[in-house]
Amino acid sequence: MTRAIYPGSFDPVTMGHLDIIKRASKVVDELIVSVLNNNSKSPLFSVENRVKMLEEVVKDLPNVKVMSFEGLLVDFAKEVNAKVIVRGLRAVTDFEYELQMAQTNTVLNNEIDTIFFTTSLEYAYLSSSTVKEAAYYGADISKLVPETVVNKVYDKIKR
Ligand code: COD
Repeated sequence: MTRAIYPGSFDPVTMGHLDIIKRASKVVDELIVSVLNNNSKSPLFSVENRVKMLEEVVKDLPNVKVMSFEGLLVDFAKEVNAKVIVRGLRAVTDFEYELQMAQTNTVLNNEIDTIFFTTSLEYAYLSSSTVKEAAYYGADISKLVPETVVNKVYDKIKR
């Protein structure tokens, strides 16, 4: 059985993330969306809220579950017995960071491999940061994040 983890900040989950989750869930037996609990990054949403938002959007995908983790990704992978890390690649700018992270993770634990999904063209421009900035200036973000997430972003930003 292939158990994979899809780690990230997901602050908040976007349509780009969801697209990778759906596509990855078709090629692995079990996918654990893994939300980094890292206070030093001062995220907009708490880790509990990010996990809840993700749980809502993956509720119809039976082989996908959501967990949070702290510390090193490779340690979490070991803890949940996952040998594969899933990541998304949008543009050349992602490549350098992703390559460095994948290689570091393999050096830290040589049983772990990273597989990359290229972004779908319609979401190539999309990131959690652009969503937050667009919402901050009052733009319509309904095409950028899942329906259940839209108002949560506006509410959080208003505060
Ligand atoms: N289309 C396709 N893919 C996308 C899109 C999109 N529109 N948007 C985002 N993605 C991909 C990203 O490229 C990434 O692969 C993934 O989705 C998650 O993205 P983010 O931005 O939510 O998450 P990141 O990149 O901030 O996550 C970083 C980690 C939390 C994975 C990383 O910091 C980590 O592993 N931290 C723990 C400490 C550790 O082990 N560090 C590494 C070794 S030192």
